[in-house]
Amino acid sequence: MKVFIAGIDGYLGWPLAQYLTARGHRVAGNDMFYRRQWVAEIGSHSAIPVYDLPERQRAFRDRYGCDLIFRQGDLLDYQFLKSFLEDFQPDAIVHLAEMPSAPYSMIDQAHAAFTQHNNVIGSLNLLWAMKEVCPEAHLVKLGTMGEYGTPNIDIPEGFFEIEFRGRKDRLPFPRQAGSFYHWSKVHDSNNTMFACKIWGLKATDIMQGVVFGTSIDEMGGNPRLYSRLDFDQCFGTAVNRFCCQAVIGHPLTLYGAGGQTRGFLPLRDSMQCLTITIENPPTAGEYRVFNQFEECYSVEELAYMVQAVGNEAGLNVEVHHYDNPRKELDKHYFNPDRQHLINLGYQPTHDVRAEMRLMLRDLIPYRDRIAEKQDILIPDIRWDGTRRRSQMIDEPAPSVRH
Ligand code: USQ
Repeated sequence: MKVFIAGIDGYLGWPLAQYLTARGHRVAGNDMFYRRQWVAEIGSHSAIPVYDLPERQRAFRDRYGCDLIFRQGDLLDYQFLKSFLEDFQPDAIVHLAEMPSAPYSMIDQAHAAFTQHNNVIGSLNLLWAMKEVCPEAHLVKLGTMGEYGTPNIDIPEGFFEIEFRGRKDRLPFPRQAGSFYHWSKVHDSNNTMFACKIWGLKATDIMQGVVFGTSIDEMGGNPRLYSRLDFDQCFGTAVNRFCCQAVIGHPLTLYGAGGQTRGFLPLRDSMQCLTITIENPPTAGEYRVFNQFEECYSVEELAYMVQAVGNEAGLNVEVHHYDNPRKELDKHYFNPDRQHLINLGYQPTHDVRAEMRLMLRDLIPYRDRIAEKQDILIPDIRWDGTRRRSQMIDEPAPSVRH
């Protein structure tokens, strides 16, 4: 199949281009390199060095024996987008070209407005471009499990049957997002569902959990092919941050009680799921929702797993609680379904510790690069729009320290 990846230089886009090419698909993609700029703006860099795009393309050709079709440009540039799609005529479009960080979207008015404009209008442009250029293509839209929030009932995949005042219907499950970023994904979901209904487009909206991992087997252990791996407070996700903290002897930063429970999945599972989705498109006019995660864990469970794996590897890993800079429940019910992907053949990794071992192996050579930026490991972006560094809340007070 011909697959267009919007956001091909990112954490997921770059490995997906490789995973699909290794399976015989033809890949093209765009990027504006914003992710590289945002991480620099936060004062950080990727733990694993990220090569520039021409170097990535050379490494890609060496490994896979074909060219990666790339054009620099933005989904907000509608003419650019339309002409790229006209030239490539994709069978599937994977939309990974959004600003993906909850804390970044909560910094201030400008960052909240940027996030929603970039994400919502970029996605809207993509829907219009598909309608005008390739209405038969399948949109695989990256949403987030965070659209649902943490309701006190089970979470179905997008829709549920409801009875109200004696009548029944199948309706979208309520969304209760927890950041302006997560709300941007809700707005995208509504627009995508509507475009399928009125124009007959086909789309799969992926409610993906928190991804972790440094590499996939297809990269053959070649660091030029590795993905970026962020560990700052905005673009570093929980397990990725914990592994980077572990290799430099920084305490793992559990926010609040650590009972926040989410669906998590290794990078390799994310690639497997996206590929299964692409290879099994919906019918014209169908809008379907897949919940995409390997298993649900609390962040505390994951921190203690990283500690165990790190200690086995000879690291001395401590776990500490910090006052939570976010507004979220840190103890709650969480029970989402993820049956659609399993029905299509998804085989969850089920060995999170093995994945963490690989991550530590990949990260240890870059200890110094991480240590260089360790000042930015404690979060200071708060959900009320202020900045204040979180304090460790489980350290004995100085007077009782022995
Ligand atoms: N957390 C900690 N310590 C840390 C970092 C995070 O305790 O050092 C906690 C957070 O408070 C939160 C949980 O871990 O409760 C997850 O945080 P995260 O930063 O790993 O992930 P999140 O902000 O939810 O966002 C990430 C991706 C986003 C994606 C989302 C999927 O950045 O693009 O949409 O995961 S989900 O969480 O399922 O909505």
